[in-house]
Amino acid sequence: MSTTVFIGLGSNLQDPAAQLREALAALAALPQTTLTLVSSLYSSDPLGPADQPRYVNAVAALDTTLEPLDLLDRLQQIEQEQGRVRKAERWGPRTLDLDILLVGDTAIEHPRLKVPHYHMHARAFVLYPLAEIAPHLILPDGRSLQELLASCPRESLEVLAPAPLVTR
Ligand code: A4P
Ligand code: MG
Repeated sequence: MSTTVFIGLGSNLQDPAAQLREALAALAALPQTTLTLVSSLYSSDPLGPADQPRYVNAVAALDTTLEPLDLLDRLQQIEQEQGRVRKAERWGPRTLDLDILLVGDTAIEHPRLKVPHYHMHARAFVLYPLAEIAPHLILPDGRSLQELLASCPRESLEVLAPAPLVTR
């Protein structure tokens, strides 16, 4: 049976909007997976070190029968293919970051994978795009997305471009 998985995409280097479009095409091409929904592209000020460019973010929904750790491996492979260099600096600039936000209504506690993604509850650049494609979502802990949005100001977040059309 397939599971709905939400992926957070982010980039702030080397034409971020193009990085996100390329990543969405890679997600659409994953085996055992259908890319079902994509939010608009959003831009926002960097969270963390301020001496880095603004980010472009989006959220996508997949229906997949891949196991979560298998999916994580494949997402990290896509990050590598798009030139991601992992640096020691926390929250530093990157060409592509793919985070698994939610996997159905389950919580996962694994050394390599924590779901829901640990910071998603308070990040405008995750919650607003997510609400665009899944406004009625309830998190595994019972909190509604609308409830989280109510305590998360938009701040610098703005829509940059409409949802890209992605075809297999
Ligand atoms: N990992 C555990 N759980 C997950 C999960 N649910 N999804 C592990 C993906 N990975 C997960 O990831 C480090 C390890 O987390 C992985 O090896 C995986 O096993 P990473 O991508 O190498 O680390 P990171 O992304 O540099 O760290 P972190 O803390 O995830 O960074 P964030 O929180 O993603 O922050 N500002 C704006 N406006 N927009 C942004 O997108 N992003 C960041 C990066 C900073 N500021 C930003 C943005
Ligand atoms: Mg990450």
